[in-house]
Order: sequence, then C-alpha cells, then structure tokens
Amino acid sequence: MCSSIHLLAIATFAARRAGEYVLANLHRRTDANAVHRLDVKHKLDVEAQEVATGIIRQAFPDHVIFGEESETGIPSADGYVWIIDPIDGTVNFFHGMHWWCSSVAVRHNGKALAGAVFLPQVNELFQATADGPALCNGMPIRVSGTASPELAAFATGMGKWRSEELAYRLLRAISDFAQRPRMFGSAAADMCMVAAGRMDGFFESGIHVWDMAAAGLIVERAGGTAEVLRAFPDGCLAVLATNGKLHAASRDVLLPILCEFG
Ligand code: LIP
Repeated sequence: MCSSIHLLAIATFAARRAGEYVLANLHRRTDANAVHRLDVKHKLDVEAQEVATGIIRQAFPDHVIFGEESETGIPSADGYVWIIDPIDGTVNFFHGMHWWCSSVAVRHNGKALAGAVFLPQVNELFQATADGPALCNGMPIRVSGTASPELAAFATGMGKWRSEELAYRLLRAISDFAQRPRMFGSAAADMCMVAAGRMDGFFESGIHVWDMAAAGLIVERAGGTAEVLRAFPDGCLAVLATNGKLHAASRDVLLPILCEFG
C-alpha cells in the first residue's frame, strides 16, 4: 500500500505543475480545439494533462492514470487510479476569468486516498488525504456552521446537457431553498470553497468524476459531506457537497427533481 503522504505529494506536484503550465500560457487562453455552446475543448487542457500524467507516471509507473482529456472511458475502480482535471472551469479560463483550477486525485479500489486542487490565479492550493486534515495553503480548513438553509450560500452550475427544463428546475429549487445561489463555473474550485467554510453548499447535475474526485475528498476531510446523488449512464454525475448540517435538507429538495427527470 502506498503511503498517503507520498500519494499526496505526487498529487500536489502534478496539480501544481499542471496549473503553472496553464498559467504560463495564459496568452493562449483562446487557443481552443473546439468551442461549443456548452463547452470549450482547449489545447492547454490536453497539454496540461500530459504534464500531470508525466509526473504521476514517473512516480507510479504501474498505476492507472485517467483524465478529462483521456480518449479511453472511465477505467475500472480496481487498484490505484489517478484522476486528472487539468483545467476545471475551462470556459472561465477561455474568457479570461480567474476562477479555474487544476485537480488531481488518486483512488484505490474506488476509495479516494489523496487529492489536490490548485487555483493558480488566486494562488490557493487545497489538499487532503483520507486520514489527514483538509488544508488550504498548508493551513487546516473546516466547513461552515450554517444550519439554516435560508442563511446558506449555495454554489451551483448550469449543466444543460440533459435538459434545459431540469437545469432551470434545479436552479429554481436552490434559489428557493438557500439564501443565495451562486454560479462560478468551476465545480472543483466551488467545492473547495465549501471545504473552506466560504460557501455552505454546492450542487451540480452534469459534472464528471474528474470535476469532483479531489474536491469531494477535501470537503469530507474538512468535516462536510460530498455525495453523488445520481450517476447517469453517460458518466455524468449529480453531486451534492455541503457543510454536513445542510445535507439532508438539501438532498430532500434536489433528489425528487432529479428522479422526476429520470
Ligand atoms: C466544468 C465544471 C462546471 C460546469 C461546467 C464544466 P470543465 O468543468 O467545473 O462546474 O458547470 O459545465 O463541466 O469542463 O471546465 O472541466
């Protein structure tokens, strides 16, 4: 069994180097392979994933490595699997918005062991291991104490991939449930805000395992709860991450809407 400290060191090195590579190429922010209405396929996504992959491969040559830009499908959960999102918040990055990050997680037989999320343009590095504290720039972080939904700041995203009606129903439910909905455009970065106690919850339907693998562990190790409410056949996920105190009430609002749409 690999030590969690070693796994975290490599996850951190890979996330930081990938983020620094993208930051060094900020002048290429519009250098996309394809620009779609709901997504941008960016050349720097591919290049930064290669940077992270090289670091991980050198340290753990026999581990499975997979990321948003991988041509293969999601690998089986057996053994060690590294999960990379080289730029989470690609559309933000493409438009010059600073809210994006590089995320690297490692799982063993499906259990998250270590994760790092690096936000280069706000210079914040979030980390956690399965048996250690959640950290931001090396300092321990904790989720908020907000227990009343009407006082909760809730981040969400607008994945309209499944149905626009579903997307707007979910947004309306969060807007009615929480004090304020907020939409920043990077699931991993938004979940780290929950871990740091700056937001009280996050929900999005239509993200992927690479968006949440590291940040979900960081939320849990900060005392919160991160849960996949629905896993869809195409690999998309509906993910709820909260400070724990709001989790059951949030799930009770959101899950019936998800189920209504199948
Ligand atoms: C993004 C997510 C975001 C979601 C976007 C996109 P990407 O990931 O972080 O929360 O709203 O649709 O999925 O594609 O930038 O890595």
